[in-house]
Amino acid sequence: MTQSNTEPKTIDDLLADAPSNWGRWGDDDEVGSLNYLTPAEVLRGVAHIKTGAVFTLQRLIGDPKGDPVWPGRSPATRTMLMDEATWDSDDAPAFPGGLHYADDKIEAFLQGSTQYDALGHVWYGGKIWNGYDARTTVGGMDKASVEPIAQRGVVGRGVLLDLARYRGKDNLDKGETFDHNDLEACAKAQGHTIEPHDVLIIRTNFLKLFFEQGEKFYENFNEPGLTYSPELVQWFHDKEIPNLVTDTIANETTYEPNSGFALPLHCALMRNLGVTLTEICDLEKLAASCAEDGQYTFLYAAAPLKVHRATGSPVNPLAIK
Ligand code: UVW
Repeated sequence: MTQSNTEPKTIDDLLADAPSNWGRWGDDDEVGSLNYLTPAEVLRGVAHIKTGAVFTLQRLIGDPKGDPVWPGRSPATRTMLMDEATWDSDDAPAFPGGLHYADDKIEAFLQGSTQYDALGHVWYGGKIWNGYDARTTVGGMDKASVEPIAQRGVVGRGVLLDLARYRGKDNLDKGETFDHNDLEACAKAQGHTIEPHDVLIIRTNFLKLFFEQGEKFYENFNEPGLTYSPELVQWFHDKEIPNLVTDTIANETTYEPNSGFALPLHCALMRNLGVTLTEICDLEKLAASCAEDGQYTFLYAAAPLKVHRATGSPVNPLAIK
């Protein structure tokens, strides 16, 4: 990629005139656009429960077929600490009544499976969400950690936007992009609209390639997804979208094709607008159901784990139709 003098050299340049919600919900806000999800929005979501069918959207942690993670992170490891073999040993604990039990632990990246990003997870220019100093991340997130999101929970009307199906593909391809116009067109083809305050759940089925290709999947890593434009960011702002949920590792095309910058939407949506990001979901069963009954709207409910000062944490979101 070549750059002329007028082309942005940094994300600061790219987003110099981008909209911001800093201060909108007070100087001490740490949950951003989740403030749009009022009790009325919970009831709007509940109105879309028609059959009571429940779908869990988390990927399996410790999947025998592998756990897809962002390059540089490693999948969780689970270690068995106590099991029936523990009691083969003479110095095994003896509990009154003969109780035995199993115990295990995991060592995991908090962003290493289906997860909520804390609003302070990604930044540029020395400031995180709401203008907090990026030094507040040192040694743990003193501001905009995942904990306030976990304390609050996320409930509202969810809409599945099945981009793969809309484009007539099993899965979107490496680096394939789409924008808000495609989301609107996809919704229209599915028979509904995208309303203000909807939780957007976008299916690409890109991680199918992880399971088919193994390590080759990471060569020239460049996920498909939404890609930055000023119009797209303005659309999220105008629609007051609280939460963007996808089945890719990082929710947007990894490298924005014009600037080559990595993950500028994390910056424009999460850092500046306070849109929460939920990543690495498994949308396959939900998508099959939506294709079968034509109902793409439902109650969405999720709460990441309450982890003090964390940059993100695992979650098993629910879609209830
Ligand atoms: C990065 O922020 C690098 O990735 P993710 O949002 O997928 O955790």
